[in-house]
Amino acid sequence: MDPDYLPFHPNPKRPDFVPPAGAVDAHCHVFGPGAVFPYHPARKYTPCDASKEQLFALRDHLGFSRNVIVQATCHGPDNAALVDALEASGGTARGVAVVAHDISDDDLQALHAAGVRGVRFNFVKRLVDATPREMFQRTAQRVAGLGWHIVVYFEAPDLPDLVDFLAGMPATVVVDHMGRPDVSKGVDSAEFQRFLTLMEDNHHIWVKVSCPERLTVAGPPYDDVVPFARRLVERFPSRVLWGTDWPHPNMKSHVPDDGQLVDTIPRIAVDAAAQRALLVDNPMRLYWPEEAAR
Ligand code: 0GY
Repeated sequence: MDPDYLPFHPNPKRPDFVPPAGAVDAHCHVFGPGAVFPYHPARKYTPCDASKEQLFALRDHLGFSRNVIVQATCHGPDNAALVDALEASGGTARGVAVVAHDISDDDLQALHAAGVRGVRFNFVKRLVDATPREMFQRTAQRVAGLGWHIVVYFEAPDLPDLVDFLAGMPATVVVDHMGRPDVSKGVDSAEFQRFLTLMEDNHHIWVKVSCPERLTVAGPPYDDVVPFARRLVERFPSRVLWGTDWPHPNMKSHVPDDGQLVDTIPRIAVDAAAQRALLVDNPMRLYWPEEAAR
């Protein structure tokens, strides 16, 4: 089955930036392989296969130690490929699942035992059909009881309609990809100020300062996206995460070099303390709290 978009970079550079010991890539995916873990019949795109072995090799190549693997829409609520990767990781990967609203308690417990620590609610219309908010609220209540958090993916124009929903979530919320701002409007735009206000007003909301490759208009080395990520890291140093987004589903403009993505880190987290918080302390608190420094 051919993918609908550009395949991932076959040979990313070794980054110039050396991540601190124990660094976590807090947003990445595994896809299939489709012959073993079929893609969901109702998916909105067909990905290229991207295996756990390839993910773990990339982790080592980039100088990272751990992964947070996020269930993507092309696998729907079937988390088999995710669980397979978590179980093969020897404890170096944790997961964020997508679950059906009627998932049983036993199945939630099984996901927890495999290393899942979050659930993802997706609001991006090109990726999913809409789910009623009440269903998400019920799922949120159930997973909060397991100590999980809620990952949300939406685009900046959707934020005004989501503020109350996000503010009322019963657990930590992590926003994917900076809430997908239109970077051509600039970091001081009303749109991005609205996102900063959301974070200011709600201390349970965290953000991934990820995905310059998706947000950029200018292209690599992502000069137009760096100021957005840097602003968030400076304002909310203990509530930011970073991830590669490998294998970059749905990228049509260019093939990002993951080593070059890692090299944006010192431009957004400019000193060792900020880098350690972003790459080690924050993700450890959320995904490996039993090991995290208190
Ligand atoms: C991402 C982004 C995308 C896709 C998904 O679940 C998904 O299919 O998240 C996208 O197309 O923007 O973070 O992987």
